[in-house]
Amino acid sequence: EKLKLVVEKEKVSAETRIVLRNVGLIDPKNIDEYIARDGYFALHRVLKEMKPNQVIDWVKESGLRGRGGAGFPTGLKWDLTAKVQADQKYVVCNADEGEPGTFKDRLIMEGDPHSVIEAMVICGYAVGATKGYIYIRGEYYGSVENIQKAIKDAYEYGFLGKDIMGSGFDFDLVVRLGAGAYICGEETALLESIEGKSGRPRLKPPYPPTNGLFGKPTVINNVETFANIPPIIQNDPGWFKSFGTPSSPGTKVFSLVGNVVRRGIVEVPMGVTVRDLIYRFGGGLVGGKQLYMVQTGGTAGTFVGVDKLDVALDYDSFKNHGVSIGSGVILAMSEDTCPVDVALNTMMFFEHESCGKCTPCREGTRLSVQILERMSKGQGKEEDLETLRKIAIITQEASLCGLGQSINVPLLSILNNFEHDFLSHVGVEKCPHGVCNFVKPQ
Ligand code: L3W
Ligand code: SF4
Repeated sequence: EKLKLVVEKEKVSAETRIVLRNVGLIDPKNIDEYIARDGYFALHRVLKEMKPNQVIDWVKESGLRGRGGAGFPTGLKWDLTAKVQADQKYVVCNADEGEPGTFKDRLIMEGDPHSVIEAMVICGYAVGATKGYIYIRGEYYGSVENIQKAIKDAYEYGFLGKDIMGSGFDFDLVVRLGAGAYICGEETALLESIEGKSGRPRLKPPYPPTNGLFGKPTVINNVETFANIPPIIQNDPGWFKSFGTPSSPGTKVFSLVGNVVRRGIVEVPMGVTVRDLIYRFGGGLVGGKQLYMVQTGGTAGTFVGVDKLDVALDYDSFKNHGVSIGSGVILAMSEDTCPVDVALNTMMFFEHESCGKCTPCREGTRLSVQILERMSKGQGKEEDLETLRKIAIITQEASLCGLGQSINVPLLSILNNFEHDFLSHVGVEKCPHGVCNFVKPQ
């Protein structure tokens, strides 16, 4: 009831806080403050009143979808894991937040670490797993510190370990740290890394629910996905579905970055428009500049122009309108930004982070950087656009993992939505945006 009131109150103001319900309101290092705001109530309910399959039914019914970017139904993932018979199963939290511009998981872990821990224990009970791993980006010192303290306290209070709350259910949780590789946020590379191997993706299928960590059935979910679980259990699936859109219920935590006045994190219902995020929550552009381009969803997301500002963002907005929600980045770029420069930076990122396992991704990213570098120096040719499009499609079709497979999304969206900018770099004296600052070769 208390949570309902808090959410309702915040609904009429600016944000709708479900995931961030405790952030900024409690001392994250004090477990009693989490408990005082109904923390571990959902775990108690699950262990005392619900059968494992009932928990899965609630998560399915809520319509919660994976918040890492792909939006896979969470309840289905849990169900697939629950249905496999095995001597050992695992729950893994993907906290290797590496998407440029994204820092929502960091805020959740730093501000409300117990919400993630509570959700992982609930998940373990639902699918029959007794061990969990939180794989945290190594540079996230604050997250590591707060999660480790929370795990220690949860053990002391009997929310982790043997016979949790006298239920007979056991669950252990440990932390593993990433070491700065973006690819380790890809779920199978992350599992390899936990296993002590080099963090390189595996071929899918089989998927982790059947063949995951150490070859055992494994649920792997993003931090934000887990943080939604306790409120869903505390209230009910219908309550959760009253937020957001029919295909993507609930809220989304967005990272507002770039040329906006108020950079930071906001949590709002799914279905919010890019316009609202930039102007209502972000306060518009610094210096009253005109908005020219927005990157939505992260580096693997879409580059769109001002004609897409009123698209409602959810997990169908890419399919329906070519605007991706991804992990929730909204990078606003003013009229002083050059799309050629941005495309070059994006592809340099992918070139650097490609693990090199498969040729199309390794070489495709390298080649596109070469072409874009040439264009930004005023040495581009008109046919370069077609070559870049071909690279994008080949890399998508022939790559092993999500990194290579999704390069086409940013590359094609920027080429298609800003084609005139790329063409205007061919055979002119200087970058039309005054950014690349190239000199036309004689
Ligand atoms: C069982 C099937 N499971 C799919 C599972 C799969 C995975 C999930 C999504 O991520 C996104 C992209 C970027 N049986 C299944 C199945 N699954 N079919 O569903 O799978 P998939 O392959 O669609 O996507 P993915 O490769 O896991 C790609 C985003 O990730 N991204 C970066 C995100 C960064 C962050 C961050 O920094 N916090 O989240 C980069 O590509 O948006 O949409 O679990 O196993 N038949
Ligand atoms: Fe590595 Fe790229 Fe292949 Fe993924 S697509 S396995 S990142 S080379």
